[in-house]
Amino acid sequence: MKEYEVRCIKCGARFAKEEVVYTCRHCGGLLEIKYDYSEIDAERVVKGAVRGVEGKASEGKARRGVWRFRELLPFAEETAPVTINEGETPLYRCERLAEFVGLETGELWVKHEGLNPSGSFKDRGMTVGVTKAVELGVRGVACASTGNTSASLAIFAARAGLPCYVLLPRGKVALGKVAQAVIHGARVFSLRGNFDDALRVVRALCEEERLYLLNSVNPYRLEGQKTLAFEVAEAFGWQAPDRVVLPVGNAGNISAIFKGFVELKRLGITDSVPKMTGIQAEGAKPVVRAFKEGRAEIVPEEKPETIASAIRIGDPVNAAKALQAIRDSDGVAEAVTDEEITEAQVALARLEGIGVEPASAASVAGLKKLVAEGEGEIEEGEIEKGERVVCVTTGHLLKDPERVIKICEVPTEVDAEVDAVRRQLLKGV
Ligand code: AN7
Repeated sequence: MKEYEVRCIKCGARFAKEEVVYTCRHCGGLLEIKYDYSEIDAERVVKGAVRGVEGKASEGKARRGVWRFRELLPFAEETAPVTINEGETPLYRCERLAEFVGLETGELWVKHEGLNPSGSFKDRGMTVGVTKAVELGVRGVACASTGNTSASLAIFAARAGLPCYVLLPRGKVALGKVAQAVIHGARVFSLRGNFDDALRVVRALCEEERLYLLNSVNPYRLEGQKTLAFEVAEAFGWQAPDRVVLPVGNAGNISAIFKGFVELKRLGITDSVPKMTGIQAEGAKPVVRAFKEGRAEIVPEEKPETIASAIRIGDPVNAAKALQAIRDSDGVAEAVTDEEITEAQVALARLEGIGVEPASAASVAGLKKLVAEGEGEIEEGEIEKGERVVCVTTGHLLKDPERVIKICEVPTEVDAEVDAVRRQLLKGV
């Protein structure tokens, strides 16, 4: 069995790996999985990343996607993962988008997490989280969600044959995500409240009813999500980029990706960590506020509001980890308006052929804003134009088709005649 500890980031208390625990029983702090890094063979991490070196998929030992990085995951070598072939998403070089955001060197890359099987990055976390759920022998899994977490969990629960319970804020979740949760068999509740209310309720329910909580407060989720860092570093010949930009909601992903980069550096595989750059919407920006005011903790926002429904979160549970990641990496947090998000969403779609949901476009919108702020003399935290930058687009366009129809020109209705179509076609050409 691989040695690791579940440790409180605040007071250092340790918990056994057989224990079901999400936050520290002593001080309420967030938990983290800690390995004995002196025991981990860096050579094996790099070699293991080469697909298929050990075992076959049929034996449950597949080394693909997230599971290529078993050396840095909290499982024994023989553990059979609950998997839907998550991870190994494309990393696109985006020169036209670089021009759009004002990065003169063109060193802009987009890691499209929307191309995970369920359409979002959540699959990386769920494959690890649900594999742990099976190992623990829990009687069911549960989450609160702005949509993507529930869609992903419903799929993995179906694969594992586990009952799944989902709490969604009523009327606030994009249709594609609700469709996924219901068809994959989750019991879905539409809560009269917002996401933060849903998380509060499901956390209490999980404690009392012995259901396994799979929101990103669960440290095993973050172990899966950190593998994005490994894939990015690998793509650059085991070098970290200068900066990683991503949307921040519950603040799990930015914390996870930072942990991934820190582990690579600690093992001597890379020699730097990227500046972690978190982007929130103007109407839901507790992390940005805390960052700019130099506070270690956030002040929750009562009524978060943005068209980017995935990140409409006022009380992010992982804020403490995220703020530390941003500060320790010399990164920055910034907020963007709904208009800037929409502009970036269209730019990604039309300049690069990358279809994303609004929350994901926040990364590109934020980068553009930071580059503009850096015009002239570059100040601390602002983007230097020579940097190699990776934007993470977290969710797929088809998650939220209703909004696309609202922001784009609607299809032109025509008679089924060649001339009729031609007349329309040539209009304005
Ligand atoms: C597309 O599904 O919180 O900062 O309940 O769906 O790790 O929370 C979704 C979050 C970014 C923010 N982009 O990530 C949920 C949920 C997309 C998302 C985020 C989410 P975190």
